[in-house]
Amino acid sequence: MNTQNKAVWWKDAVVYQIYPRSFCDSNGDGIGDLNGITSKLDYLKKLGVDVLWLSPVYQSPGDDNGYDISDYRAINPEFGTMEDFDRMLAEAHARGIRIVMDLVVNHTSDEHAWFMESRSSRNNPKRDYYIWRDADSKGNPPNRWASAFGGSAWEWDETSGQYYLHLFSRKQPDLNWDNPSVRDEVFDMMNWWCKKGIDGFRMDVISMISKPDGLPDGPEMPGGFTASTSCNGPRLHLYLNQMNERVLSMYPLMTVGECPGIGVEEAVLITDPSRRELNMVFQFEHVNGSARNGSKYDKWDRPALSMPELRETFSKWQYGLEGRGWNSLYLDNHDQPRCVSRFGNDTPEYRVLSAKMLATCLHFMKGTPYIYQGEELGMTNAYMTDITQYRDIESLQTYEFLTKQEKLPKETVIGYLQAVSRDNARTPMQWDSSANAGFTSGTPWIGVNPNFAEINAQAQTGDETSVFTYYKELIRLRHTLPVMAEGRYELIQQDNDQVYAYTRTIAAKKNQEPEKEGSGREEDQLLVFCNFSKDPAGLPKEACDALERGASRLIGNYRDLPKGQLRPYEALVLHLGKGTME
Ligand code: TEU
Ligand code: CA
Repeated sequence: MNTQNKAVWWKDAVVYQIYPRSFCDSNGDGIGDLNGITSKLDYLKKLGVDVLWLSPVYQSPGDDNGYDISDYRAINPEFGTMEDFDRMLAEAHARGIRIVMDLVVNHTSDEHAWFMESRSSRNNPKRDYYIWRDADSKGNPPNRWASAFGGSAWEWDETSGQYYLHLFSRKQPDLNWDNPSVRDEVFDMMNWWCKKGIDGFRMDVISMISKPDGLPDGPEMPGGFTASTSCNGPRLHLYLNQMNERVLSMYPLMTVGECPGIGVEEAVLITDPSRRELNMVFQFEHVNGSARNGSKYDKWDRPALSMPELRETFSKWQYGLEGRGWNSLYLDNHDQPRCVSRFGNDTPEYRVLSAKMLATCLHFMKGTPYIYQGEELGMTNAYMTDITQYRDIESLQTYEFLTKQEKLPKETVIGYLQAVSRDNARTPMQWDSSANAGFTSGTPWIGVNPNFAEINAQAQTGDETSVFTYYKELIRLRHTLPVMAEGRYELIQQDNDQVYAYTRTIAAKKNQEPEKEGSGREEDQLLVFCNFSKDPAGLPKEACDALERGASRLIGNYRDLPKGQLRPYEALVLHLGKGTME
């Protein structure tokens, strides 16, 4: 691997996220598994990614598809055995591919041994591993925090006569990170996985682990609840710093904290290397939806950000972390609708063009790019029309709440789910045009997107014009061009409402062979132009100037250079580098 021995090897790496349940089923039970992943390593090697992040594969009752863990040191039998895991790890390493594990330690499953002890009585030694509170004087929960999946964040426990906190489902009780024994247990477990040879952690809702003293209510929400105030709590940095000292600093890991509710300044505190916390974070500002029309139901009735809003958000993060921290770059993951459906155009005419355009826009930014399974094929939303087709706990609980309590028409709520349900990302990976898209020989746990005959890996891997081949080229470029990993981001065309354009620039390296006289420039620069609309757009003057100065076309989603206009969803990257004429 080209990045093997560097301490900050993840700075020019590309990460691929696997949602194991939906990736590849090796034994016909309809559920993707570890042996399925191992069988597709050559596909991933061909794509060229450096790292695989696996959504949770640990033992779990599956209330939230594995984000509710009942044993951190055991593999979910649905996914295979620990031997299968070890083999997958070894096979990945043999191909120069690293493995990053999902670390879900804001909460456990209610079936975890710690919680079963904790709930058994008020004086159990593990009582304080979780967050227990008395009812208020009227018997109500101690505050009005809502669970992210609907309803109160507090569940009454009959046996011990107290409420416990669960920011997600009632089967996901929150751990009490203020208890040093909890931190000891978590750090031990992390060390155990590191000693096994894994290469990093993606840390689930890590911005929520430190609860504010007194657990005060947040902003009002529908249904009589308030948002929680648990993001970026008072001891977040202390705990991350301890984790770094006691675990992370001892191995050459990559770490990324999933951080709902985080802003640029908090992200700097977490990712500034001198502070010794994490390498990077997932922020949410570009995927949360726009508040421009007002919204009552948060993500459900918010439109996707328009291009200018998206550009403003990305640019804020690009400038904000420059020289201070490090960005992670993503459009898709297992919680988000498909980016080509949300930010591009998934009609047959424009799907391929707009998928490549979005990929261009994201991958040329500064940071570590993440590709979510199927994104490299331009997979689209599933648009499931009936609630019985949905599997995700958040979608099902939201449907109940909005149709029953809020009395919204079913069609309206299905419309919300079609746009933003997490199940859009969780339909099976589309491998080929055979039954069930080649994902399983049995019955898939969630329906396959009906468009698999046209959109699948087999059709794309050998096709020079496919979305897959385009991603492959983007990855190759990141590995080859230092400016792509290290260059400074600068927005151009700030008021253009069709074209998102920016440059990336680095000073040409000193101490290299002396430049030939007359050729050569002081700096290496990329100019990126992305037309986010299906209408042609005027070719920005910076593109014309660069071409006049001898810039070359590095990559684009049309075969040739534009003539005067950018075509529908055109993406074009020009390179003004060492060796191009002034
Ligand atoms: O997600 C946390 C999170 O804040 C969201 O993206 C979440 O999915 C929310 O419901 C969106 O509306 C993480 C995991 O990625 C997610 O799959 C888990 O359900 C959640 O934590 C709880 O572990
Ligand atoms: Ca299986």
